[in-house]
Amino acid sequence: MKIIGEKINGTRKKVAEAIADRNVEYIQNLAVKQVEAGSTWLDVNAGTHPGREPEDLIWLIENIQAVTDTPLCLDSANPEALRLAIQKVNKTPMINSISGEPDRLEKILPIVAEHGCEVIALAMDETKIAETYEKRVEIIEKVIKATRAAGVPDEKVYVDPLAMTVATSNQSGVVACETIRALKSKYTEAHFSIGLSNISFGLPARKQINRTFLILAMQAGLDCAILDPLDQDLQAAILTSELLLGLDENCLNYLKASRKGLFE
Ligand code: THG
Repeated sequence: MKIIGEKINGTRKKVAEAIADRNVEYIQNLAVKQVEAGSTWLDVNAGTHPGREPEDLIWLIENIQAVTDTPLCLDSANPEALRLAIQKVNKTPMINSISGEPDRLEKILPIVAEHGCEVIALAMDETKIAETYEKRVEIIEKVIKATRAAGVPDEKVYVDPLAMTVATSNQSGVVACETIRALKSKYTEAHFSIGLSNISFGLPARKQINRTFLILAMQAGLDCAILDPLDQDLQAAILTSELLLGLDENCLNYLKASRKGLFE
């Protein structure tokens, strides 16, 4: 399971404040902690101020890179911000994200192809988010046609089936898992990723929902997620799921984590 650390996200109140106040220490601490907790990428989202986004994103990138060389996952729908930000990264970043929206395919996919990035592909298009897995599968088929045509190999594509909150649609967990299952057998080289914490928006005891959903999605074939790597119970659930799904050879990772006291 690959982890994309979720915490440097300007839609979170404290991060928005840190960006506005140019609080370098707060951001660097989030970066270092998430790397120490095993993140393969750090998601970097500068929030929702369109005018300020490029500048804020670059400020984040430069300060994060001063304390870690873990690659970044640039989380923006703004092609201009991505184009400027990519000039500043030390390592090839993951791009979050493209989708079936023609505008994103036209403007963001070329950046991905040019720089050889990994890319998250959202199972949505310009119409409202599909409620059936069949429709989400159709959208991803179209997106993968486009990534292939652009020369992006399937192993660099991280399909995001969309984990919408179950608070407003009780089928959304099931739809996400069915989308993964259907696409996994067809695109064997592609990866599958979700924004885990979305699933629990608006409900109490969110960590419990996030943790249980991750286990279900891993059974469906999820191999990556944007999540809170500092949540130890979640890390324990990942290791235990990998053990039980036959993904942990000789139980090595499980035993190592046990010796470190993760399950106490
Ligand atoms: N797919 C893709 N990218 C994404 C999302 C996605 N980027 C943004 C978002 N969704 C994923 N990131 C977050 C980050 C934080 C939270 C939710 C989604 C969040 N955090 C709570 C907080 O800050 O207090 C804590 C959550 C918890 O209790 O676990 O809500 O879907 N490609």
